[in-house]
Amino acid sequence: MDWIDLRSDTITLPTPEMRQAMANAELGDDVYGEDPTVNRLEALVAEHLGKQAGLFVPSGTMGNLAAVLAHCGRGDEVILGDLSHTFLYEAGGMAALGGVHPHTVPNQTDGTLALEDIAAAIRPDNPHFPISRLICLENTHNRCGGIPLTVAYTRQVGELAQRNSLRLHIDGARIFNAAVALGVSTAELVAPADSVMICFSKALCAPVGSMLCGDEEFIQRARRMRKQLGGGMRQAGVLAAAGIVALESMVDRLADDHARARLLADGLREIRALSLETAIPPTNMVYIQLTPQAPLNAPMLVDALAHKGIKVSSIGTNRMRLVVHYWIDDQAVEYTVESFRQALSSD
Ligand code: TLP
Repeated sequence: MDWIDLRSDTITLPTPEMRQAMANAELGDDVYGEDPTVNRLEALVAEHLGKQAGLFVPSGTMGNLAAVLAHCGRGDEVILGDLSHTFLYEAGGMAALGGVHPHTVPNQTDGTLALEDIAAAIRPDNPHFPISRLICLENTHNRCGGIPLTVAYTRQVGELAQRNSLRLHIDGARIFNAAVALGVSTAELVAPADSVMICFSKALCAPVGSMLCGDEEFIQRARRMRKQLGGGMRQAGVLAAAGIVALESMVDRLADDHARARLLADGLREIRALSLETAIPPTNMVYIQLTPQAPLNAPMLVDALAHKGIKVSSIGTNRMRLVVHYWIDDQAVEYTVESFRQALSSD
């Protein structure tokens, strides 16, 4: 069966162009700093993001963790959203491996952290408290609907961080979706941040890999952290080659995914048994809730859709996330809407 897989934009396989580039990549030992393809990708991304240097890492989770460990010592504190990926889905790495204390503040429905909440979370200098060291933002914000954080907001958080001698890290797993949706450059979006992590293996179709960027000194520290975490890869150019194709040819097309997410939302909106969390999906994610009148709960609906060749994720008993990506075309959107309609019709 040819599945329509809307669980995540992580499920895509590399494009033929990527496979070609991977097969032909010039390689060396990256732990010696001698893989020319990795070096090229690190330089390309750093330049694209307006940062001094980059560090190729196996995953977004490792990129975020290496960033936290390079910014913070044991007993230091990170201020981050209670719905952030780093807090919810990264296995508590900062606490488990770094002795770093996560201090959550509520994510607003638009994915931001209220400036007054951040300010209130910053600890005074007192031996009772951990030392506030870092603020983390997530752009786009996954659990808040794939919503992009604006340049103006990010600047405000950057200024707040600076005034309080804190560092700012951005989990930019989908920063390119944010830049395309807002019509701004990625560099502008991350300019206020001391570090940023971006992923090639989400919306951009590459099979593996993320990049951490920041100033030279920060990246040097993060490189040691990557080694400690076991993320020093050798001939990693086979992976970086796909990242180069991702960066050069897969960013502009993200607008197509966003348009199809809106199309999907337009179709689903007509189904009475469900409601959309965001009236118009801002990027490539559509979050829905089943109404109390729906004949199926979310796990049951996941099963019913699987029988029609569609994979979706449920979150709890009445919430679902659908993610549009390179492999989802107009026909897949139409078929998905029709399948939801059939599965939720109470006749
Ligand atoms: N997100 C995955 C799941 O883990 C939920 C997904 O399907 O969306 N930051 C953000 C904002 C993410 O969404 C993800 C992955 C990561 C970091 C972690 O990246 P990986 O999976 O490469 O470790």
